[in-house]
Amino acid sequence: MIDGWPRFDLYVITDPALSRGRSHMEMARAALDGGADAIQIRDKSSTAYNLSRVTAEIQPLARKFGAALLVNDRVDVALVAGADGAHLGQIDLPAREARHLLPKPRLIGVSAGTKDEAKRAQKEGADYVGVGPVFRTATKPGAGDPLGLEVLAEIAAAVSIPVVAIGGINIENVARVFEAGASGAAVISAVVSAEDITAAARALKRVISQARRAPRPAGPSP
Ligand code: 3NM
Repeated sequence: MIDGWPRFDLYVITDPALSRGRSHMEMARAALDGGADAIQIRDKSSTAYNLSRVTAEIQPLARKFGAALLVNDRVDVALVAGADGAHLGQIDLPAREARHLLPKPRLIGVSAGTKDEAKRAQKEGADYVGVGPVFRTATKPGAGDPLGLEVLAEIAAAVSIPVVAIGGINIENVARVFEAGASGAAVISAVVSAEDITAAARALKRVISQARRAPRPAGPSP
């Protein structure tokens, strides 16, 4: 296994609904070229057949870049396609059961919007939690009101597994989620809706690298 793997610094989610017609492969390749550390294939309308083929095609590319490849919701697809893991929502398979199908070192991520959900995910063996929506986002209409940076910081302090912040993250605000204690930033529109996906990923990655080097403030900002 690659030293320090998995990294979640820049976690790009490929969603064809926001991609200006670009395929999962085109999105993934461009994002990896721009330095994405993890790619999640998210496609609520695709068949299992297509999703497994697309995932299997992208997996060797992700491996070449040393990036983790995850599938949204579908443990079965992740397994069949040889992906590195799956990302599960609160209504998907429980992490503990999913682990039987995806034993370590495969990755299981769980979405959490509260401290309790994050702690439960950790207890059930999740490798990381996706916490959001941190900021307002139009990408997931049912995501609820933004949690804000203070709640993000509280959740990050409550668990020892990596916290990947999600929801409305862009070049302007990405540094603040790392200051709040996140280990990664997951984005859809800021990267896959950009005209130049590689440039958008690269710009985010530059700011993330700076934020990661900066000393962390003692607590949430006033
Ligand atoms: N999950 P964008 S927010 C897929 O809060 C998703 O769990 C969220 O898209 C959550 O980067 C979200 O375009 C959408 O805001 C993220």
